[in-house]
Amino acid sequence: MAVPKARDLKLSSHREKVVLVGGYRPGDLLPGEEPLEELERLAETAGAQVVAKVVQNIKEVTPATFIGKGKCQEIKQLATQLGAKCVLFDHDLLPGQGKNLDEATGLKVMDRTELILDIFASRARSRMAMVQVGIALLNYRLPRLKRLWTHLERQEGGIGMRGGPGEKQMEVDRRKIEKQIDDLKHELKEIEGRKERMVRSRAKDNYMVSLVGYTNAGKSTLMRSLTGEQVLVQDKLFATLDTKTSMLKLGGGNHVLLSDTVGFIRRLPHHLVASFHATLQEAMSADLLLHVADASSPHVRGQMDSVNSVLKEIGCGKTETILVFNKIDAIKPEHELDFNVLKHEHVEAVPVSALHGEGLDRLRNEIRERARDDAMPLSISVHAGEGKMLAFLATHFFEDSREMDGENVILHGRASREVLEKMLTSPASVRFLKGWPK
Ligand SMILES: Nc1nc2c(ncn2[C@@H]2O[C@H](COP(=O)(O)OP(=O)(O)OP(=O)(O)O)[C@@H](O)[C@H]2O)c(=O)[nH]1
Ligand SMILES: [Mg+2]
Repeated sequence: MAVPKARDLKLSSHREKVVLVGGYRPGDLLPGEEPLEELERLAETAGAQVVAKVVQNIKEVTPATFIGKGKCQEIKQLATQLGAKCVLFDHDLLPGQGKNLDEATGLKVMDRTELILDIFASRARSRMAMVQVGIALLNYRLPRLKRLWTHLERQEGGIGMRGGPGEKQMEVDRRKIEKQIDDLKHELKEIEGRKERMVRSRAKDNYMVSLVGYTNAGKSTLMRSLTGEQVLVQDKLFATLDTKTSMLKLGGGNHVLLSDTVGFIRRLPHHLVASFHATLQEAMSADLLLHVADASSPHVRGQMDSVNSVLKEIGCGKTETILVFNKIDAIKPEHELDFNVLKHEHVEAVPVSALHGEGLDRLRNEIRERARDDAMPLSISVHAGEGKMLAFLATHFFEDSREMDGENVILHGRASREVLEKMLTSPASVRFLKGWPK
């Protein structure tokens, strides 16, 4: 089944010139948020070249064109002067608004959701990511077919397009897209089923830890520093689209599984949250979340709030979490006071520099403590002659104390699911004195 490809995207890959536009009502921006700052990062990530930014404070949205008619003309002139053919809006436009803006400016108009979808589509590598993005893209396009046709008409000189874009042709296209969405959803269901079974079988034996956080917070860098796994790290938004899981050794032989996931963003398009359930599966079934926040960003509070609300939305609002303040090496002197206040408000958070390795020992200890708390309290007796089993337990059992009872070693402590499984299936005889596993 074909999925929409990067070449179907609106932005051309070679540094297309764009004008950014934001029309903000009071309260639209977060305290301290620079207008268009994040949109600019998104535009750069998509490979565009920002040649101008237009910001308008509005009392309310103009229903037909979002911003006022006069502003549309101003944008049109500015873009023509600077040689830009595309305008990026920092808002989600209604299908009709997009069409009207196309007409009013004579330019290619994209909204925030479309831009994010563009980025996701060009970065998707695995079949799962491609299918997920494909569904989101088609769902976005469906109510905008009319506008799409106008685009094509203009590109082709307005005549001779498969007999003209009459309502009938549009209806045929609509059915085609609906069928495509159905097929892709069917395929995604199969992929999701496989993925769920895989995650579930891993979760049975292992304590699962998942990295979550705002895009570019340093999740993949932390994954690299903690596990040595060579995951992709980039100073771009949405560098990671696929999840990757690896073993995290915690010292003393204990380990957990750590997963890197897709980054979140403020006002994450709803189509994407809905489509990305398979990718978020790791986070959804994790025993512990590491919420990585970029402490060097002046917008760290707003970013943390956004992440928390997405977590709630996907049903992880109550999962046990360690808050990690990353990039402490990059905090500017003028933000130090703010950061100290933030640390004071979250005394349980772990400050780290994933890049330079600072604070990672404390983080490992915290994870170990949580994994230990999750493990089952047990007292066991093993014959002193069971050398192999005792060696295994020496590194895998969370041991509090031990004593000898004749020829037996008595261990008091906690056993993870993996260790329990090993003890129950091993031919070596282990007697359970306290905390009999169910
Ligand atoms: N100064 C500094 N930079 C860091 C640190 N951790 C990560 N970075 C940088 O931040 C940028 C983003 O890092 P990634 O690890 O790709 O971030 P991510 O959270 O995985 O991002 P997405 O996958 O896009 O959501 C890269 O340029 C990293 O080098 C840190 O502790 N200090
Ligand atoms: Mg990443």
